[in-house]
Amino acid sequence: MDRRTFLTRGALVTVPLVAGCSGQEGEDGGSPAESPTATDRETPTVTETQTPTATETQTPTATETPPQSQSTTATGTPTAGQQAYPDYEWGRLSGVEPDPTTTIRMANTEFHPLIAEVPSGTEVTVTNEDAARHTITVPALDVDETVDSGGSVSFTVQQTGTFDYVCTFHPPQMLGRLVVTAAEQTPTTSTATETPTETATPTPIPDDDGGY
Ligand SMILES: [Cu+2]
Repeated sequence: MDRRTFLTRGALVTVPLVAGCSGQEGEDGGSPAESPTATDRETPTVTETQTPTATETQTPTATETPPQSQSTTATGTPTAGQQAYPDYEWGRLSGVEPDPTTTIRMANTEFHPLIAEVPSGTEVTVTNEDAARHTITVPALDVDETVDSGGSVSFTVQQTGTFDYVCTFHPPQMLGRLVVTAAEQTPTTSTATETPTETATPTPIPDDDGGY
């Protein structure tokens, strides 16, 4: 306002100076509105979504079946012979090693060996070397034979197991055990089934550049 008043006044008074003043006027009027509207707003909408779905499932199905252990002499539970003749001295059998033989002798009012071991299907012969008569009585095998002095009896056992027997004439000491093992060893093949199912599925989602 102050400047405009001065110019008006100058134009009126000094005409020749108008030209010179015009530049000044033009400069005044042409005020360039310098508004640097810098819309350089940098808004990088970078949405980086990385979802690596790596599902590594390892399932090794290793099923190893160990070979079945041979059923050993069960001393905990009484055998059929012990149950049928509980008054006999069954403790005489403990700690005695089985003797692999098919011949059982009756001598001095005892069975020899105390424990005989034979494969199944094998004929077992019992001989009496005493002057007195004896019996070979095996409750589990339905064997009950009287053996005269110098005589013998034979029988074949097909089933496996531990069979305790007595001489019914001479309790409580005349007893014995027959262990019948499997005729042929059938080794139980170990079934080792190893199935490693490895499922590796890595699914990485690529970068989503949402900028302009
Ligand atoms: Cu006897």
